[in-house]
Amino acid sequence: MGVMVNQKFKIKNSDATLHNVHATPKINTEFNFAQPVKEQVNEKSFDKPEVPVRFMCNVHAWMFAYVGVFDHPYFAVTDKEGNFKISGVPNGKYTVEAYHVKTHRDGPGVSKEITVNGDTKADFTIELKK
Ligand SMILES: [Cu+2]
Repeated sequence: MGVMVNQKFKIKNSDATLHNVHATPKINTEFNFAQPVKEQVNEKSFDKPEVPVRFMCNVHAWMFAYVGVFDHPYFAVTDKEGNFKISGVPNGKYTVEAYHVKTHRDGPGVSKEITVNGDTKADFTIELKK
């Protein structure tokens, strides 16, 4: 998911299993806490832009998440087909950057220069390494 700098977001344990929420940023402040109770909610934020911040669960090695922290509101997460939409972008020239967790764990992503003029389309190709 994506958040803005200093935007509060909620981390919720939806099941009755102990989980551990361990954010491992390189620029922001690391945090690491347990969520032993079902429906437990913790609120957090990051105070600097950083893409991506990796989250892991130290109890279950297969559980992880990535959070992009931005100093602007123009970001999106793709759907299952890889489609995305960023709304409300003023007309002008921009660099759009795309990340995939399998290839850009440590950033940077694939970037493209675009000119936004009303509805504008930008396609990316990201090749997964084996
Ligand atoms: Cu877990």
